[in-house]
Amino acid sequence: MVMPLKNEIKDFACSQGADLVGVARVEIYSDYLAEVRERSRETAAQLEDYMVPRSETSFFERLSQPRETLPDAQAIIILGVGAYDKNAVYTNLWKQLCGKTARTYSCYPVVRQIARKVADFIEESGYKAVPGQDVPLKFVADRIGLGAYGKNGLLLTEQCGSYVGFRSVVTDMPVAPDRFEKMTPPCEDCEVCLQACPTRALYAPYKVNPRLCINPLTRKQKYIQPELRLKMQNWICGCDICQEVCPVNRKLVARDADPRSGFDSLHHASHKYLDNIERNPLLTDILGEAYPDVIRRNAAIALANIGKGRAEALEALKTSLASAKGELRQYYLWAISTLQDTPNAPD
Ligand code: B12
Ligand code: SF4
Ligand code: SF4
Repeated sequence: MVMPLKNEIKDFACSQGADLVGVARVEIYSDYLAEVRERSRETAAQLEDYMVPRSETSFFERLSQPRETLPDAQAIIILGVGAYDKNAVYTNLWKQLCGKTARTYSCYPVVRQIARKVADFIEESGYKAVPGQDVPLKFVADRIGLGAYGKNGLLLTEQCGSYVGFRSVVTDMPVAPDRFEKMTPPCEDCEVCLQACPTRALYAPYKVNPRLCINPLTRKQKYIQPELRLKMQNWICGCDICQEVCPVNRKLVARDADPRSGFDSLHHASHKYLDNIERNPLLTDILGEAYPDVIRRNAAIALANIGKGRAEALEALKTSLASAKGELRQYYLWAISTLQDTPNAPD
């Protein structure tokens, strides 16, 4: 076996479009697992609240032990792609009755592909390599200094702020770990993200309650309480509020539309719900049957939140009501009554 040098792997990853690359040693992350358990105790969150598939009953245990993914694993390569491009600079979305989608979704297909290619590159030399997100990505990246935790619970990086999608490649190739000089934790006395989180999902510095976070709320079928709906603003898939307010991200310069394969800055390519939907669509356009129920529900909630006094918002909801069946209909009725300021329709 001829082992490629660490720098060859890194150069290859960058040539494929990675903005961040770091190598960590494989360990058992018991501190991390203890933190997950404490978080779940404090918030009463179940696995499904973290958006973990029902079949994955040992999800966090698996993440904490990379050798469950690859028994002889020696190293973890962390790859990151920045997600702040010109189409991610939002202006006048409320005025135009547009919905908002999380910035990072645009880069997930890109970083996923890069991880696949890096794994293939390693396997060409006879070692095993498993691409995916089967490790606690932020925790591992923080350990090697690729970034530092912010109080918003996300990893902040010098190069891309927090707008970065990560992926890992777990390999049995013995690649030496990195130890980067960590950026100075920027938070100190700042708690802007905690104050800005509309649902109080950031219930303490560094801690997110997944039962209240708008990101999973917008992505699951699960019933959303009316009082939470009123706090979701115009987010129809994901939520970036705790990142938008962060001074670290305010310094970012938006990059040009990115030519790398799979990257489509106007759409969130290959996202489960957003495929073929424009990044920040007109809410009145996505209430119809052509769109997934989850997106239609979120569009109705968003219209209720930003469409007050706008005849076209109420009109669009009324027009599409006939095509909304079952639970979805209840959300439309609720949105209509909210805009009309009448008592809520029954839930
Ligand atoms: C479960 C999960 C969620 C859950 C829980 C979120 C959370 N913060 O834990 C939900 C569904 C709510 C979620 C939401 C989002 N997620 Co998410 N999520 C994950 C996933 C699958 C695991 C994260 C995890 O392990 N959570 C468990 C907690 C316990 O771990 P932790 O947050 O690392 O906890 C550490 C800190 O709290 C720290 N800590 C505790 N106290 C203190 C004190 C100090 C001083 C310090 C320094 C640290 C510290 O120690 C803990 C670990 O020991 C990862 C993918 C992966 N495989 O890693 C993506 C991931 C973390 N998500 C990501 C993203 C982008 C998001 C969203 C922004 C999506 C969106 N735009 O809507 C939101 C942001 C919400 C937020 N503010 O965190 C990115 C993060 C990129 C980044 N820059 O960090 C990841 C890495 C996915 C990816 N492939 O890139 N997510
Ligand atoms: S908003 Fe302030 S407290 Fe929150 S992550 Fe950014 S710097 Fe830290
Ligand atoms: S993503 Fe939105 S709801 Fe979730 S913690 Fe951040 S601000 Fe709060």
